[in-house]
Amino acid sequence: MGRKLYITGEPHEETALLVGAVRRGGRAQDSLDELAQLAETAGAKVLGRVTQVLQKPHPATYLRSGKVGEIAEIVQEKKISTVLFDDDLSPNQVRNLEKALGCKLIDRSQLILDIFAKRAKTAVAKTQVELAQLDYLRTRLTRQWTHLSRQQGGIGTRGPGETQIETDRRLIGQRMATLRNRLERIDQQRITQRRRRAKYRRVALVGYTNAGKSTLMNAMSRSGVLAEDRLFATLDATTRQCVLSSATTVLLSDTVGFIRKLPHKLIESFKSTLDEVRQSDVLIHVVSAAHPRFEDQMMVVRQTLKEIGALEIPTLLVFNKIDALEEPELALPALKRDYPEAVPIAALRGIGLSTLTARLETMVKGAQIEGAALIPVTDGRTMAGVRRLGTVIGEELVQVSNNGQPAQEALHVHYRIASDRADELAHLLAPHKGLRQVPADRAYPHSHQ
Ligand SMILES: Nc1nc2c(ncn2[C@@H]2O[C@H](COP(=O)(O)OP(=O)(O)OP(=O)(O)O)[C@@H](O)[C@H]2O)c(=O)[nH]1
Ligand SMILES: [Mg+2]
Repeated sequence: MGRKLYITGEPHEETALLVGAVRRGGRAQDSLDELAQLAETAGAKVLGRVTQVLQKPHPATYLRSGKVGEIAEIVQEKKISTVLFDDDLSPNQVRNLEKALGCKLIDRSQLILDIFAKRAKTAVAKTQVELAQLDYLRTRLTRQWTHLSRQQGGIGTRGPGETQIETDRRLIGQRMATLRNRLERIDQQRITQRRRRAKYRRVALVGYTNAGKSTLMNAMSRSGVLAEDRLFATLDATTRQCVLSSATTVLLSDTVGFIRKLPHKLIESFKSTLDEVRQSDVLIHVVSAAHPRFEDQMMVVRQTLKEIGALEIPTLLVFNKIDALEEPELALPALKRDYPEAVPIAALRGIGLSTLTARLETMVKGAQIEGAALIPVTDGRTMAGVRRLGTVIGEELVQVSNNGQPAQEALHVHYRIASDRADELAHLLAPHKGLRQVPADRAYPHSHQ
């Protein structure tokens, strides 16, 4: 069913016209530049651009009617097959505009979803994208989507007295539940995997799409991750070991890139991929310093990190592509002045990587990690040791047992500790490793009598 929901067709079949509205004082061209890149990534050929300054969108057609007429003429003249809209439209606006323009109309969210759908290779990415597409579709169900129930058709697919739309909605809901279950199972597997790798600190590469995350991943870990000059080359998280020095090895993850107005549904569905980011000890924020709007892109990345609850993670700012700066003699000093903490690099040419590695090692060592341990109440020395090495953030009195020994009282301690002291702590806690918490109802076998 996923395939049938693809919105654009095969590469180079489509001719596109880009349309954007600008608030007064806004910069339509920048936004449309990115839309053009998205269009090309989706396989469409861009034949023109139209913008209109708008204070407020028109409820029926988004743009004013004069502009709609103008666009209709261009569509005819240039044989445009698809009008790509830079903003998100209501189902009603889509219907009215398609009627007025006589061609297919796709908004920005739909276009991004379509690119994700085409680029998804692994089962996880495919499942995540299909979920986001269905969610998008469900909120935009109108009569035009009646094909869904016909396709699945037959006895039993239609409930008593349901309209076509209700049936579609129900079928979509069922499919979404299946996909959610599948993702939950995958999440469980990933949690187990992560536990197995727990002895290494985790570092994730984040950044705007096309900033050079995968290129940096390859340079740092000598792995063959796909890096390409197109948007959303990476959709799935890849994790590799990366040796920073003889003393420090980390796990480095490459993840999906962010973009302005990334559909919220997509962020939600990509939860398992983005978990990789959330669960990291340190983030490397890769910025393409050669992009004319790199500061806007940095804001988008910070906003997205906030949305997924990863803004608090210590982050190393990296300015990539310094080999491609337009006026390096001006731009480099300006970057250093405005962002003294950032590391300038050119991942593609291996410039600046040793500084980056050294800075990362310092951060990883200083990074705080959280953990929990069981310590018998009688062992005050170990408890004092935990307090000396780190910070206790919570403790609870529980019953524990060691291999069938009688239950005893212990503290279940949650602590925070600098990661370079974690080994020392592990050593201190080693004698109590065999302790297991006893469920409260079994700790006092006589309490029911
Ligand atoms: N000039 C220059 N180009 C670079 C550099 N690093 C990466 N690139 C190019 O930038 C483009 C995007 O690189 P990727 O590594 O695929 O970017 P990404 O951040 O992984 O992108 P997505 O996976 O799409 O989010 C590729 O064409 C790279 O060759 C650099 O240091 N200098
Ligand atoms: Mg990538």
